[in-house]
This record gives sequence, C-alpha cells and structure tokens, in this order.
Amino acid sequence: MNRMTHDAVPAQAERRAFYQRIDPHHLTPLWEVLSALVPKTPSTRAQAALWSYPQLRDYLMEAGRLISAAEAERRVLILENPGLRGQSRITQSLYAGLQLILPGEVAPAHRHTQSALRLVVDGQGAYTAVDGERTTMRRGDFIITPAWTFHDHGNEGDEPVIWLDGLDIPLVEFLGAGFQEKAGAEVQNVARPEGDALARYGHNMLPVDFAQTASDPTRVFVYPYTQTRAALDGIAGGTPDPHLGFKLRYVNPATGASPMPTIGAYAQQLPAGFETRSYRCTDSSIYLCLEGEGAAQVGDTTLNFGLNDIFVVPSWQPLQLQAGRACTLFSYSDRPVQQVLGLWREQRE
Ligand code: 1HN
Repeated sequence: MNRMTHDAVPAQAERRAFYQRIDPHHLTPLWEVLSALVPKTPSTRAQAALWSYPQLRDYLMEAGRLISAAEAERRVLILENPGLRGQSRITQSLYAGLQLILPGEVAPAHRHTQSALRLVVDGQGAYTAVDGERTTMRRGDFIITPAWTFHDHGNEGDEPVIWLDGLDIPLVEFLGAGFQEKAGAEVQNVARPEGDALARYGHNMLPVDFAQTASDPTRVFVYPYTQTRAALDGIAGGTPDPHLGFKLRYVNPATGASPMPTIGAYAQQLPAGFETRSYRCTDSSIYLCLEGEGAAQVGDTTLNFGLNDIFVVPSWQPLQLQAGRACTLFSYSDRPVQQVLGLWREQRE
C-alpha cells in the first residue's frame, strides 16, 4: 500500500535519509534542483565587471619582469569574472586575457581546437602569424586564429605590444573537444607575403572557385582598424539605432557568417553624449573601449569606462550605454553559437 495516500507528507528527515541511501549509487532527486536547472530567465553567476587599463598595463609590465614570453609560452593575465573566480573565464562560455610581448620576444608556434581572437591595444612592431602568413599588429586591428590553425607571435620592434585575447576555451572544455599541439619550430616559416589573405578574400571579391559552408572560418584573418574605422565613419552621418548606436558585426565575407563559428565580434560607434535605450540579450558580451569614454549601466551596476578599459555584461542583464566623448567599442560574444542552436533572444525596451 502507498503510504502517501493516508499519511501526511513524509518528514524532511525521511527524504534526506532516502537521498543519502541513493547517493552511493550515483542517483539524486531532480525535484530538489529542478528550478535551478531550468530557471525562469537566464541566471548566471557571472557579474558585470570592469578592468581599468592603466592598472592592467602596470600589472602586465610587472609580469614582463617576472617571466619571459618563451618560459610562459603565452604571457597573459586572465581577466576572471568576479563571480567565476578560479574558472579562467570572463563569461560562462568565453575567456579573456591581456597578452604582453616585449621587444625581441617570440611566443612559440602551436595550434589548438580552441578558436582565438586578438584585438590590438597598445604598442607597435609585433606580428602574429596564422598558418604561414604574418600580419603586423596595429592598434584596433581585429585578428583571428581559427580552430587548429598554427599561430605564433613575435615582437621585432622596440616597444612592448599588448593585445586582448578572446577564446572559446570554456565552451570547448564543456564539449570535451580540446586538443593542442606544438609546432616543430618555434617560429613558422613564412609561406605567403603579408596581405595575401586580405587581398584574396577581403576585397569584396573571392577566388573564382572558392566556396565555404556557414561553419567554416574565414580566410581573412585580419580586419585592419583602418577598414573598421572607415566603415563606422561612413555610417556616422545616419540615424543611430536607439538601442545600439551604430553597431556592425565582423563577417566572413565568403558566407556572411561570423568570422569563426563560436565567437561573434562587433564594432560600435556612439556619438558624443548618446545614450542607448535599455537592451538585453542572451549572449554575454566582453567590451573594449577603443576610443572615447562613457558609462555602461548594467542592471544596478554602473561601469565608467575610459580608453582601453575592458568590461563584461552578463547574459540577459539590461544594458544602457552612455557616451561621454564619442565612443568606439569593440565587443565579442558567443552569439553565433546561440543563434545556430536556436537559443538567442533579445529584448528592446
Ligand atoms: C593561446 O594560444 C594564446 O596564441 C593566448 O596567443 C591565450 C589561452 C589559452 C590557451 C591558448 C595565443 C591562450 C592561448
């Protein structure tokens, strides 16, 4: 006979004893965790946060005195979300770090299934090489290292060079799909002259028999800031979107999809004094202020940002951006993943 039909609800103690008895058999009751597993709206432990560039730069230069790029393999300070400490991530799915390479240093060639982007912040004279082609790193340049492409960096100039690294490390870890290997040589042989990929794939033209599918990364591995700047300047005379200002997404010109399948990247212009209306979306975003200054109101948190500052806006938190002087913002997120899985949502107020 079923006791529940004539007794009161079994005591909590009896339930807990049951949970303990099934625990050694690797079983656990859904009803204790159901609402946390399937929240009414996205709930992430990630918090809105800002890293001030002058302080980041000081710490990075200090790291430059403590360890060489060769010994570190990559000399990077990870930007860890304050709500996700110890997890080497800035959002639930993405990683961010600031990398320093000093004059004369080399960061040795390797490849991995994690996709990477770089946004050049400070200094000149460094290059990055992707699958046999080098590109000189200039401030504001957006450079990609698609999954499983060999890449190395070097600084042949006379000043420190610093850039933001964005990778899909947590996503790849979650999927259990991480592989890496070192190249035979520290520095890749140069197989093609600088500018080759941009010339072949990046001028609104493609090799006549070239075809890609939507999940293929672009062969254009550098999006020079001069081009981004020209695009943003070219539309600045129009009417800004009330929620986004002037916001463009970087694309694979052969498909119209994001440059890499797991990470979307964006450049955004806000006129001086412009305030966006409240907006939220399910992709958490990492922003870097390339020009100007302003404030990001993220729920109850106000983040005041200046040149080169980096801030993170978690999933589904209402965002309002306010430009002081005219602002240019770079950002990246996992939006393409959410879109291809049919998960992405946005809300405009
Ligand atoms: C990596 O390969 C780079 O190539 C930077 O510069 C950061 C973080 C984790 C794993 C690989 C780079 C990285 C990384």
